[in-house]
Amino acid sequence: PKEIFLKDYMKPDYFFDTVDLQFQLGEEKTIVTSKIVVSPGVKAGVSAPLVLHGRDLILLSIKVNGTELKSEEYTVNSRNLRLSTPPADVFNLEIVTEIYPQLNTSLEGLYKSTGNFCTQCEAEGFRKITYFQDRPDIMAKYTCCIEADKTLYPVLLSNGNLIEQGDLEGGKHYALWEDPFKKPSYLFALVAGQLDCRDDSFVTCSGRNVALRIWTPAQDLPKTAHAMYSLKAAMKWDEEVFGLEYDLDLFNIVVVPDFNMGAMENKSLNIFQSRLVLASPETATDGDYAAILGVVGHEYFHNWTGNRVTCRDWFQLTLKEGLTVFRDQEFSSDLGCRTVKRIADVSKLRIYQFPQDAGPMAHPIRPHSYIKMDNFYTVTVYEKGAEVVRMYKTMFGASGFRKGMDLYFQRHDGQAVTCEDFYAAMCDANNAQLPNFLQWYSQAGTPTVKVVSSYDPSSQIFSLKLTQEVPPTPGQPVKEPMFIPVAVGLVDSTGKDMPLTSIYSDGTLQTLSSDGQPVFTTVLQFKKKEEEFIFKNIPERPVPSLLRGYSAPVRLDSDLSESDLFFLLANDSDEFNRWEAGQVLARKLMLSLVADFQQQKTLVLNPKFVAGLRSVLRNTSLDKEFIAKAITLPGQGEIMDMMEVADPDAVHAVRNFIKQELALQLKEDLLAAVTSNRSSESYTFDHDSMARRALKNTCLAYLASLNEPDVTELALHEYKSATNMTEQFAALGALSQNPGQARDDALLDFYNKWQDDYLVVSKWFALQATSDIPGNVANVQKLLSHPAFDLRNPNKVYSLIGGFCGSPVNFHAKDGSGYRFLGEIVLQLDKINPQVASRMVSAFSRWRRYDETRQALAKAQLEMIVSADGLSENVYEIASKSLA
Ligand code: DPP
Ligand code: ZN
Repeated sequence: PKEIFLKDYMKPDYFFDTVDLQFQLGEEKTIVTSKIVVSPGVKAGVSAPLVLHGRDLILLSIKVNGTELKSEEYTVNSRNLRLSTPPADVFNLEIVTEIYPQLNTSLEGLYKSTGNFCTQCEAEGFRKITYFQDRPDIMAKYTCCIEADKTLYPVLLSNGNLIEQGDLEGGKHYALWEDPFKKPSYLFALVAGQLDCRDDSFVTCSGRNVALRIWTPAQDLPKTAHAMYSLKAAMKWDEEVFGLEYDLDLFNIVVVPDFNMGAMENKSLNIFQSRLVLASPETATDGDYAAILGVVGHEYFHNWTGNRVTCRDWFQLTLKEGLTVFRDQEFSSDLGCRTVKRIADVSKLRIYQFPQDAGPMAHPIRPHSYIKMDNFYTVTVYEKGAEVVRMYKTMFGASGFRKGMDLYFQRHDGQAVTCEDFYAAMCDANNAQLPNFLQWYSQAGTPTVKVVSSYDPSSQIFSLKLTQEVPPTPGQPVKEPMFIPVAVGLVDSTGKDMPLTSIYSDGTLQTLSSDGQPVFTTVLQFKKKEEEFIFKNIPERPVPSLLRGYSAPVRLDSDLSESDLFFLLANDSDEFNRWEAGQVLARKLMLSLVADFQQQKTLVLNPKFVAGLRSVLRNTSLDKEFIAKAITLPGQGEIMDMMEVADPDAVHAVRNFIKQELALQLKEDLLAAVTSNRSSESYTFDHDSMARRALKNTCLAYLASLNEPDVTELALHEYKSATNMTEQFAALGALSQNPGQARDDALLDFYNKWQDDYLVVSKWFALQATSDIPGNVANVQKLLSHPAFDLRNPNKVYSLIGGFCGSPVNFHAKDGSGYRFLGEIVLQLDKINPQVASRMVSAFSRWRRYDETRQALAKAQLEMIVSADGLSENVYEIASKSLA
């Protein structure tokens, strides 16, 4: 397999001005005719060869300026079609290919999902439709004519505006679509099938009336209301916050059950996997509702950040994804609760991205190389990328950030650009320089920031000494210092923020509060290996609140004492840091108990920790969802991540011990929280109601860990009386923590109730897959042959197999049964869908973190996989890099 490097990027020799596509969709085969107007680039006259990408295509004919090419004028192999001497002037290229969407299980290019045709072209799927320069810097205007049987495929959709439609002979019909905006091939989309739509409209700020349509099979239409609400909210938000207006008269969303990604931002024809559109209170949880809001927003926001301004090459993916994730995070924050959303996003970063950044697949948000681009749609490119965008806003403020965005669009609308272009727009709009900031784009690894504080009462000087360390990662043994914005406040002994007047560092004094207004949080610009920041006129020893709001994606290692942390948990005005103080305490506690467990000592829970959580639980002035987050322990993965040798059994035992001990000692408070937060009215998707449900469900899970008859009875009562999926599913989760009859009965009852709803059944798979009950691999193995399971459906695979790999005790079972299970499945999946297989094989990548027995078992599976015949490049890349 060939590795592709960022440093080898070259401008294309030929550009495409217009692309006219015609699809004759059939049951046996589909014929694609592509007519392209090609203009030679700067090398005109030199007559460079024109190399087109193509995979799994049958070439029927190729013409240049109307004349069929002779066989010596081109070569074709399994990857490319090469015209050796194309004309030196603008010319017409016409290519006819034959493809077999009904056999395409990879779900990239054109394929069928439950009888309907649909496409997925990002990153490199368009080359499975026709021969093309399938790269994002080839931007062209497209038309698309679709012909198909009228009865089987009454709805025919593509990008842009519908220009013409009509009937054809033989029971067929056609539709002609025209997209007035230039776009790269990855944004092309086509849908044909039996679909109904929810119809709505939105009037933009300049008065354009936009038709909004969400397409699904008729029976699912009632479940599209929340997605439609989300779309309209996103359109309005983007106008209000960024001044960005929608640019066509039609916006379509199509729902398909079989989809590799979550959703896709094709110009005016977004395609979504069902889970991220369909919701009703009875069948979807608050988490699902929130995900729909975020992802509908995300794909809509791509219309500007991704489509109008796109990426020069795939290495720049974070240019559109990091930025668009940041935008969807802000959107969800503005519509919900900012602190709670921030906590959720930071948790996601810690649980998924930190391990990636510390493992064999570590890569910068802009990777230097790849074998398969599909493997780089990662939490690093997306979530860490969003953190990097957030740092610009932290540095420049909301209005400075907006100025930067405005300049970015002013300069680059209609272009395919790079991360440097975004950086330059941000800096130029703010007349600023951010030395060492670009390192965030090129260096992998999570930096550690160490903070040592000191206070001198006689001079009233408080100082923070910061050092940074960026760890070595594959291919990058030595790192440069990065620009790290560290937001800081100083809290006095009464719990109030002290006014900050000036900071002295690096030989310069910076006066804060120029307009006479006191400053309570300031952002330190930390850009060297080591730097000291001095605060003057500090009348007493403060407790520093560091990295407020999580102002940079780093690991913080501070010298705050246990009592400082309890103090911040109770008092910090920065709510994020209140939560964070609790998490730091919990991580320390868990690590020390893990050590006790490994030395076979009796486990004892620090009473101060119990008291701290009790006062959070009883604090009626706090947001209920914040309380739910604050009493939730760090994940097992987070703790394993901090250990020399990860020990899943010890971490699991300790986490369970703490849970049960807290449940025992806080039982009265937990019971009160459950009974006082039951739903009284019908389901609403608003923050207060969700917060109530979150707190109730978190407390119920704690109680159920006691496995006592009264709490089982309670959980059963909550399960039976629930009027929405959020509470029903949480109660089922509570009941299924402990093996036994109650668990088996509840799981069976739930399945019987919901067997006709494949999305709810996927949740049922996921719940069982992630279970920590002993010996669960056998159960998961059995579920593979359950009639509702299907290896060809990515969502089901992610639920059952992905879910299983996320369960530390069973996936990492010491007898190797979990590893063997995954090894076999990966090879089966690879034959069906390499992208999905490759996501699954990633679960092996951190095998070196475990003890020798586990290492040997996991390594054996990886070796078996890399040596398998006919392995995809996707799986090969992950498996071989994991072994390297
Ligand atoms: N569809 C994926 C996303 O929106 C890739 N662009 O993130
Ligand atoms: Zn995206």
